[in-house]
Amino acid sequence: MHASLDFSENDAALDQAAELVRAAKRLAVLTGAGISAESGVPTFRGAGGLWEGHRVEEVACPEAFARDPLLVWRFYNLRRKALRTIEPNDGHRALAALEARLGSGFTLITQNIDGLHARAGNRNVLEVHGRLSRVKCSRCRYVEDRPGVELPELPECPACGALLRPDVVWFGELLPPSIWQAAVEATTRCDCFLVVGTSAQVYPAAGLIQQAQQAGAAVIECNTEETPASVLADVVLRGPSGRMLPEVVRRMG
Ligand code: BJW
Ligand code: ZN
Repeated sequence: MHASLDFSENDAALDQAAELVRAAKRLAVLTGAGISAESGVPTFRGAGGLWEGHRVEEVACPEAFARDPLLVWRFYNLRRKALRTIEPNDGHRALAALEARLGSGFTLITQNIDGLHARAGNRNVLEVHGRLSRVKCSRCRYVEDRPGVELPELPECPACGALLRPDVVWFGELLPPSIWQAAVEATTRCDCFLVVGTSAQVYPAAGLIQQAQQAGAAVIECNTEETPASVLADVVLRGPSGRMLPEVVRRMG
């Protein structure tokens, strides 16, 4: 059989996942970089996870920005440029189909900053690590969405002249409080928690998986590799989300 049609290794798990999702009145989904991998967006960890030899921890923190804003902006401007050519994939679209089915019982919590979930059609998206298309002032409260705009190497705040920075959450920074609170609420109230394409290493987002499980939700993981979430999961879909998630939706009938 053609590889793309062969789900034999995951056959039972796919049926179980479809049944759990179908039965859920409230479904919460946590996504990470892996769901965008098939759109050509590099992940942070594992193969190809270095940017010009830097680990993400070295360029995605306030200390790095203070020390070398040019380097940090170079990293983010390259990724901003890539936003113009990347497109949502079948994994993103499957999650949009799930929201269309479940309506207000569906919450998508994403660690990704690429905006692909909204572009695929999801509406209830909690972007807990911010959004790459937005910039904010490093001094005053100025924030602006600037999708598709090429920024200078070191962009300045139009309100106060200080350096602008990407409106994303770096290591050591708090997640946006109201968005985070909504994520915790959706996690602790859901019947089913689907974790997709995250290495489950970065907190507090990774902690949601355990919170969901402790609150009684069935946990489903979809990832190409084993992660710390795998042992918490009731069902594991071991494969690319662009193949697994559409198959779950298909089997829901
Ligand atoms: C596929 C696939 C396919 C591939 N299909 N799958 C508790 C314990 C220990 C440490 C801490 C803790 N609490 C807080 C911390 C500190 C820190 C932290 O977590 N450190 C750990 C690394 C140890 N956390 C923070 O600092 C957070 N803030 C905070 O806690 O505030 C309170 C506080 C303040 C002050 C002091 C102390 C506490 C903030 C974290 C912000 C993270 N920001 C980044 C950058 C965002 C902007 C940007 O994108 O540049 O967010 S880091 C980076 O990692 C990014 C991601 O959202 C995040 C998670 O990565 P993700 O999505 O999981 O990607 P990968 O690459 O790791 O994994 C991809 C996965 O996909 C893999 O598993 C593949 O197998 C899989 N995959 N292809 C399915 N086709
Ligand atoms: Zn300002």
